Amino acid sequence: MSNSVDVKQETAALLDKLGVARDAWTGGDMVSYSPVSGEAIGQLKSVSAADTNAAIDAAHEAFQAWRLVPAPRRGELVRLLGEELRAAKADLGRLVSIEAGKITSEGLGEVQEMIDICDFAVGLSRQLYGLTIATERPGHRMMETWHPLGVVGIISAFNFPVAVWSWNAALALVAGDSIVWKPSEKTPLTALACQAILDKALARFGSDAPANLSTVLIGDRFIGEAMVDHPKVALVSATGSTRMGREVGPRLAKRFARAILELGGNNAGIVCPSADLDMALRAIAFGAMGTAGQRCTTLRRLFVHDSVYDQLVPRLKKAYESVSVGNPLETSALVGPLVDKAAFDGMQAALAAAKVEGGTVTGGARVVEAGKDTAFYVKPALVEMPKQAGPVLEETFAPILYVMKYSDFDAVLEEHNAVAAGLSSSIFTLNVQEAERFLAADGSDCGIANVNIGTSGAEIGGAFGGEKETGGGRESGSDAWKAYMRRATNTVNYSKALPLAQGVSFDI
Ligand code: UN1
Repeated sequence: MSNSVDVKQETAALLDKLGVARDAWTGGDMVSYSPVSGEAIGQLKSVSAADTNAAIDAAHEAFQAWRLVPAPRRGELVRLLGEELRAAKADLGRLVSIEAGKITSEGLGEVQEMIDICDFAVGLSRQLYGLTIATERPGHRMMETWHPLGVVGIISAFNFPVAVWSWNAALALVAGDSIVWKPSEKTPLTALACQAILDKALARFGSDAPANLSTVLIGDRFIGEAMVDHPKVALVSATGSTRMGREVGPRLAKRFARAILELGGNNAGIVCPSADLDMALRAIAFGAMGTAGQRCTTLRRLFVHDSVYDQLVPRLKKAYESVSVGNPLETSALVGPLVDKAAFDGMQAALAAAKVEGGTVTGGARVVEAGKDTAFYVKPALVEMPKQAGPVLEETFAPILYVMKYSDFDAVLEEHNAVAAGLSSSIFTLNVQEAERFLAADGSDCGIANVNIGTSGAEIGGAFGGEKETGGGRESGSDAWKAYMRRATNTVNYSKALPLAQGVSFDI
């Protein structure tokens, strides 16, 4: 194709423009591939275990200085980061499309999510409030103070290669922490770009930001292991598979370090008899097919009431058959590539297993883009299942939507909650009793429960995360910042006596 994008050349131009030094991504041992074409786009140098430990020690020194900078001043750094991200939005969004395979609007949307969390964190830098608490003792005052925590280790996944870093980085920086980041091995170039953008903000900020406040460590899992085991890393925020979380969680617990775990999801939607089916159709299509099914919030299970099944599901199947799949750099297709061959193989294995359980599959076949047989594009799959069994109970990181019929609301709530993960969920209904029940204590057991919107695409203002095997961590908005700080309860005696609490007497 004469007018086709030269992915390698464009990557180089973007990295230059974003301020990433050439020697950081050429001539190294770790290869980054673009899922768009399957070709190698960077050779990065991976760090050694000794480099990693030294970087953590340096980050700890940075923390000791940064914690003394007033929080609103720390907010100024994040404000500048937001400004730099605004300026870099088109380039960084495009690089996300190249390295993670996202369609243009989702690549840009991810950078917008970074800008949003920066704005949120700037406001937060003047709102790191503690309570004043009534004491039982006369002449005393009790209060709580939030202090910076330490070095924050960030482990992120390929599917949100830049936004998840920013959720953690923006909060950690205003909280007074330093950060050390191990990006996914599949998306290291976007990580270098984020660091370069932060470096621009740091250069404008001035000398009260210490060196080594933020470090990107390129390499494989041993970096994550070093972070998890290093006594100077106070918190590890890890996004990835439940399998990864099972290793990270206990190791952190062993040394009593904090964890924010953002693991798998197996998110479901329920379509009730009163649902606005046009709206549900659009929400389901974006939730299940958007980002080629590679969000942790992707809609993977759909329960449809039998009274509306025959109105909704044939329309949904049509949407699956007609959805555009293609190169996100050259077309306006809605579905880009899977990240790699392993993702494609995993999808095919899940579809085969679904057939064994009696599933009927629409879509799911590979789409070979002209001249790009090293890339893995696929038609999203809709699978009608007689029951929730086999692969339906697992998260397969690909665009597969399992559709099931239901007739009883209590029973469907039980089925909804009968999976190991507990990230996101939604109900489509105009019936207030069903909607409120879904949100109630005996409703959805997920960290995110929505009414008449899909499972994915959360805004940064709310706390983001989920229960059960999703890991229980919360990032982003609301009071998620508290995980990045330590709380001290302070009792001050301004009286001339020493009354003891609980009426205890101890007179010497
Ligand atoms: C993820 O897939 O790891 O709610 C994060 C969403 C996005 C974040 C997804 N705001 O879909």
